[in-house]
Amino acid sequence: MKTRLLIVMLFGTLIANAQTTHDLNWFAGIGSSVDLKIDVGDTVRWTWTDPLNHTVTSDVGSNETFDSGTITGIGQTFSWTFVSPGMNDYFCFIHGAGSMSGTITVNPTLGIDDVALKNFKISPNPAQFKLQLQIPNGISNANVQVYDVLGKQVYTAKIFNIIEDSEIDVSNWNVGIYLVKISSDFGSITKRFIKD
Ligand SMILES: [Cu+2]
Repeated sequence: MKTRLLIVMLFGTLIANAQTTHDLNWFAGIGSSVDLKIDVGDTVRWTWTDPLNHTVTSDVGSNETFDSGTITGIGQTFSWTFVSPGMNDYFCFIHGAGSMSGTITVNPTLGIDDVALKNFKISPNPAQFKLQLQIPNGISNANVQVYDVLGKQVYTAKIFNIIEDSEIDVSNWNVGIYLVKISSDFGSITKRFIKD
């Protein structure tokens, strides 16, 4: 079997955030077309701009399932990072779809090697000490980035030459949800990861 080589170079944690965060205002009467088109891995942040109770709740049939619960107060926010392509209808459970609703359309960013990208796997999940990355053949010059739920990048590595399974030491990371993004010249794919 051909010797496979993986060279990982760490850039530290201060590199600019490659994800996009999209802002929406959220108030009673905003209407039923609070729509956005975004890319996989992007975050949508709803900001309460009136003093009433509201939720941001995915509707039946939405590709991803999310629910802010009841939040009250001008300036309060709810954020959700979308990790798979598809349509996400949502509404305010308190005021109803006629007063407050929309659709977040998540475009696939996968390109000609999307099959390879889709074979990107992480394990175990949840992980306590080491997170294994299974980086598929056919991807070169890939970047691996990990973000916390607030969209802050906590890890990045550039992979020049593929492939062998790699691992990230997560033993000192805070418990919680993270997003692991691998990107190449052809697209990107994001996986959700839970640190135990
Ligand atoms: Cu509402």
